[in-house]
Amino acid sequence: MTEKIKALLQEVEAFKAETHEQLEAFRVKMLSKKGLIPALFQDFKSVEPAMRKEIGQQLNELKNFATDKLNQIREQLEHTTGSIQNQDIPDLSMPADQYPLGARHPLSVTRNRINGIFEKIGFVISEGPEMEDDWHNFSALNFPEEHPARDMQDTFFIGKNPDLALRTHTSSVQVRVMESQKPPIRTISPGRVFRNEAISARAHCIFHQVEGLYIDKGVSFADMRQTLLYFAREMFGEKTQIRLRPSFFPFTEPSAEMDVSCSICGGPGCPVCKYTGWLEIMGCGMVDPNVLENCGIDSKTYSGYAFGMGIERIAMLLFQVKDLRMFFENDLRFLRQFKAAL
Ligand code: 2NM
Repeated sequence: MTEKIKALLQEVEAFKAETHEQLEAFRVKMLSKKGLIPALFQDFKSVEPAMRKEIGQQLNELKNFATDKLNQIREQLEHTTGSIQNQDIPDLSMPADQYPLGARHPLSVTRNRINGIFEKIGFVISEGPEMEDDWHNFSALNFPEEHPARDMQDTFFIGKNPDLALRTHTSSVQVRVMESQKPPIRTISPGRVFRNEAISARAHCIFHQVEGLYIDKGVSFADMRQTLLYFAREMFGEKTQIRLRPSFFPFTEPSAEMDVSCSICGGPGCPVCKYTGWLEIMGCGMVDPNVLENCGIDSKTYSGYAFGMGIERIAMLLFQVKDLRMFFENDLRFLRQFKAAL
């Protein structure tokens, strides 16, 4: 009996398993009802009384040893092979980690909205260089030779070259479009422009514009007015009214300034509209025939309208920003407030 117990102890001690199947087979062989260890307990009944205490102890030790050993191997297997099944499978129903969401710059939001409103009625976006020659920035646009805007005081020239400057408006892009494309032309030109001005709450030496241009046969001032009314209502709400006041630009004749009814107070007057009920948002007019001819378009066959607005000004009205310098400071406390805007 003692020999048998010793033999089994050695076998249990030497046992190794690499799979749960091997472990289970060994458990059945040793510890199941018909296994070798329970069989020894059966034999124990015939052990003579004098040996019972000692053999009984040995048997219990064998059984405990075998049970502990099997449990120990099972635990190890669960940490290695079993881990794929039990531990490392991700919980597929778990919500994803929060992805930190950035905010678009308010000027981008405003520009995108303006672009979208005009794209919906067939305008195509055009872009051009920020450094321009005198022709595209001034001469083609009917600026007289002695116009004050050409002055060093107003324009940033590049180096000592009098024919190379930072564009003062994106009309220069539209000159390039007119030079290279045949009417009908429907285009808007968003972009950065530069003027040598003192910086204040309402002006900056770098700012952003969207200019628009529509050229075809028989385009009228009334076409312009209706398009700009559509724009104003898409931008500031369907109840918005517009008014056009006579103005002057070298590149348009006649020219006008467009006001929209104040979207803050809706008419009666408030500090934003300075109690007038109106907000000036853009300049516009019929493209001067000289400009069309300068760009190779027959002004007897074609007519067109053009308009231009400052994105900063529109964004200030849209988001009620009091100081335009906020747009250039990149203060995260300011920029983070636009997370909800698209
Ligand atoms: C404005 C006001 C009025 C304008 C004119 C042109 C072009 F290239 F066709 F001549 N583009 N944009 C224009 C007209 C711009 O901004 C206040």
